[in-house]
Amino acid sequence: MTYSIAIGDKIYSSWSLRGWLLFEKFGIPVTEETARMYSPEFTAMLSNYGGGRTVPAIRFSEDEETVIVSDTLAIAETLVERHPEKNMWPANAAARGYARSIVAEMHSGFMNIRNDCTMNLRHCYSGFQPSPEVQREISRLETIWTEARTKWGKDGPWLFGSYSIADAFYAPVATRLLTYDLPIAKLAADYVQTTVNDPAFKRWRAEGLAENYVQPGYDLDLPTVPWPET
Ligand SMILES: N[C@@H](CCC(=O)N[C@@H](CS)C(=O)NCC(=O)O)C(=O)O
Repeated sequence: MTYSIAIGDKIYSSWSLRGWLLFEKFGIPVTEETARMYSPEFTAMLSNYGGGRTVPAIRFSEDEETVIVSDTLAIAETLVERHPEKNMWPANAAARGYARSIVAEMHSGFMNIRNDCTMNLRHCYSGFQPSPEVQREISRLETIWTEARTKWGKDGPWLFGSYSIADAFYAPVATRLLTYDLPIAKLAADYVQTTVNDPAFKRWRAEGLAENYVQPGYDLDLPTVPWPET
């Protein structure tokens, strides 16, 4: 069972990070293909993944057919179906229901944070002023994370204790709380630290920095402070 995954720039592509973490954190081997987003090479790469417009997308063979799955949520469900032994959702039914709900909410929501605070793993900004809409979404994040951590997260550092699909989906937004210096309560701040100190995430970011590329239009004209090394 050999998977390939198409991803974009590691510094900027939040959905690529989610898709990649699904393989990396659950120990599912995958071959990465990457291209600079918005370049002709990016379009050429995706032509081998069904011709969609976005990353991540995956490809594998089954019954002598090529299977292509694009969209992170579809990729997650495909991996759950094919690797039941990996327990990618929480085991407890109530936790699992909540995990599915918040993954769907991340997939279709948090538009203000996503638009105003694009993922950028190169900088930590100082002086970013979140809009009232962004502040409302931060408050929603705190509610979600607090509920998951206090009800089901006692046995480990992740939202439901052990790592689940929900942690992969919330990883990029956790980085934004750090990089835009957004005001958050202790539980959320601890979860952000868990996310950015995870070895898989650190590897992703190091590989992104090594790409040494600045996507035009992604940087804000704000002072920056060093990434907190731990
Ligand atoms: N709903 C999609 C969103 C994927 C997405 O928007 N990916 C961005 C990169 S983070 C992309 O490929 N952008 C390239 C473009 O829009 O041309 C998913 O869940 O995978």
